Amino acid sequence: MGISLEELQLAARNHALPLEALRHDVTPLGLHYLLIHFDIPHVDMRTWQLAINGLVEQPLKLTLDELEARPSRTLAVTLECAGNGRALLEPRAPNQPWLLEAVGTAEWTGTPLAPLLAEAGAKPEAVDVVFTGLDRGVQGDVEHDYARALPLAEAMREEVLLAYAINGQPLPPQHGFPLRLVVPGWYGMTHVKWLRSITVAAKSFDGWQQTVAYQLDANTPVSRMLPRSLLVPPGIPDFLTRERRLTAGPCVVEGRAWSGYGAIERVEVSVDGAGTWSDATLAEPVSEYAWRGWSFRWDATTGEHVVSCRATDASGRTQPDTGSWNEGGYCNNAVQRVRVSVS
Ligand SMILES: Nc1nc2c(c(=O)[nH]1)N[C@H]1C(S)=C(S)[C@@H](COP(=O)(O)O)O[C@H]1N2
Ligand SMILES: [Mo]
Repeated sequence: MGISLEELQLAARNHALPLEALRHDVTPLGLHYLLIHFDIPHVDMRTWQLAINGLVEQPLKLTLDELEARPSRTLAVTLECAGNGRALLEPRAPNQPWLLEAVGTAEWTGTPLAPLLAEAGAKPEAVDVVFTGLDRGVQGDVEHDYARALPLAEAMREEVLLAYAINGQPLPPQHGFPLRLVVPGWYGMTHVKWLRSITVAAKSFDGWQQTVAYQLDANTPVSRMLPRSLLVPPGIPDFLTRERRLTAGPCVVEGRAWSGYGAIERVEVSVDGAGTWSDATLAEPVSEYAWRGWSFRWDATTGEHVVSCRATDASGRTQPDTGSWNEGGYCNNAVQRVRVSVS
């Protein structure tokens, strides 16, 4: 199945992580993947405020200065798009055609959300907390502001941040300036950028990005990241095909692994493309909410190889050989396969 010019248009706007950048614990700014559904809003900081409203005792309006004056926390968080792996599924609906690299790890600085919700006084009958961005567009023939919700208990988790900085810099426009939500462990669509309001609601949110998009089936919304590992392709690439050329002899295959369901406990590597797996050596995780490095010593022998890696997390979830199909092309965490020609 080919890629249409419309998909190419999306792919050119929304870039992925070059796999060699997996070598960095924290992804340098500009190499982190991007996903922007509509247009990047142009924000007038003379008038921008964050509104906290809905089912609260005391609605709040906060300027960026006021948010920055609150207690701050910096967390290294791995973010992955729920559509990562989509282009490897067939058939698929036209959408951002990610291969495997829609991931990055950043150090996000912001103020924790829970104390702000407590200050506003979210009422006990609250069900969802709705996060709305400044961006508006049409998807599935429905015009809407980009908005996503979290159940109140998830929104109150201590690691949920309203972030105004990335890797020690103010948020750049493409990552959500002036303020974005960061929800460690959840797929990217949850981390609403260009935040303008947070609304506490008495019933489940039924916005388009919540109930039409990001569903595996009628009863299964996409939420936390399934385990995945990726490797830095060894050797040097062919320009067009990206296939690898490697000199025979000992080399180190390295990569990263992450999961939103618990710590990564095991990474295995296969160099025969035939399902013979050996354990890789794990490094310390970059943080509780970020990927974990791993490495594997390979004595590369002359010939054609397929190099793969497979992660297992503390919940016992592991990566499948082939992804399971769903209409939106979400959560395809099938193992990566890299062709390497050794001579
Ligand atoms: N307001 C808004 N927030 C958004 C999006 C968007 O289009 N608009 N895209 C979401 C999706 S699908 C992903 S994967 C992440 C990507 O974040 P990044 O571009 O900073 O990597 O942002 C999420 N937040
Ligand atoms: Mo995404």
